[in-house]
Amino acid sequence: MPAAPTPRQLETTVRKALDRLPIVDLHTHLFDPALDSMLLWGIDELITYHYLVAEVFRARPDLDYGTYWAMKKTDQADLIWQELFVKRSPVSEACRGILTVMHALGLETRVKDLKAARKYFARQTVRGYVDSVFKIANIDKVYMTNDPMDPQEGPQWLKGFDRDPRFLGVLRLDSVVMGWPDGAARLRALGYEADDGLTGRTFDAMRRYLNDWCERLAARYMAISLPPTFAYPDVHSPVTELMTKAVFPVARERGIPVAMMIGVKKLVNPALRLAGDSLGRSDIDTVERLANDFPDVRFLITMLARENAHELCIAARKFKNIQPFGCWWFLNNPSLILEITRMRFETLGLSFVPQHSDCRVLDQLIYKWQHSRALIAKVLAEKYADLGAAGWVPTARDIERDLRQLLTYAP
Ligand code: RAT
Ligand code: ZN
Repeated sequence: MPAAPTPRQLETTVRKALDRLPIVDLHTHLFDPALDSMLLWGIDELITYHYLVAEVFRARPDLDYGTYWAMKKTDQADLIWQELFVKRSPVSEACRGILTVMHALGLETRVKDLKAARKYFARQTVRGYVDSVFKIANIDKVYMTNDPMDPQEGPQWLKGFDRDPRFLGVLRLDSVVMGWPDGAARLRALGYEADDGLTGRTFDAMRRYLNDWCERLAARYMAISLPPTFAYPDVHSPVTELMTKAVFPVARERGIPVAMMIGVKKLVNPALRLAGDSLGRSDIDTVERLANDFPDVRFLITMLARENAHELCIAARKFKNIQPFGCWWFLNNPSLILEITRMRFETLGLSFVPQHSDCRVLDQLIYKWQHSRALIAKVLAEKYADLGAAGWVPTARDIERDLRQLLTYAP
């Protein structure tokens, strides 16, 4: 009998299999290239990613927010490069990500400025670059975040365009559900006669809006980000009422899941704009009650607080209609990804989606997946090594099957 592979050999085997697997990325903020300037890419977008905006103010507390926002994007990127990559070692995960991307593209990383990188990007075309990034990152498909109420995005969908089949539609609900009755006015502007109050007419209008736009986007699921205070039942909360009386029924009828990303505190520091959100611990009881009361609705759930990660695993053990996904945003750091991924394998076997990228800039696919692949492979190999100690050694086919189940999830 051949000797059981060592943990190190297992890690190499899993890593190679994972590198070969074209991944389906369950949540991004990327757009079909036909949506033109909405798809962000290139060095200046990468470096002004909101994670790095937050970090530059750590390095330069004297810097005035208004002064930063008044700068041109290229000047903002130059400033961030100087502060976080030249004057200091770029050890944070967001900084490391930039270096991973540059390195993968063959760009020098220990440079004093961004001239060479800008020259490289000036030579790319959007379509060609999308192909290169998908190839380097080995991505099969990405789910977008589509908001029909976004003044730039909505009209383009109404006009119609030739879709790139690699970019899948997702109906994002925040702009219609959060901050009610703002959503009522937005619904009316799109021709759906909603009242400001939560009347029968409002729920009807909302359901029509959801159905029409799921259709138009060919939406594979609907999604919303929710604050830690989100509670169910709560008859006084328009968010809870709209979710339970309009969103869930439509999801049920259409047979598509609802993704709830729970735990974000929006704009605790408004001066930081997109970088100004924080997090809070959420109520797992709410998730359990929803899963119990809506057994025929499939919930894709990710939670932002580390403290909720274990509770979410246990809730998913109790309710087959809960699918935990990704290490979201502030949890998307190696130390926490390792911890959460181990916990999920141990409690849920293979029945979860270990990661999504949350990319806002196309090129980020390269680093987010390179870093995540390494961590997932490490943890899965550890688990296989434990099985090996009990005489159960995975075959190459087992490994490929398991990885496919984990990372090509189709809702
Ligand atoms: O991860 C992010 O970039 C956040 O800004 C949010 O977009 C979050 O992921 C969300 O989808 O609300
Ligand atoms: Zn997101």
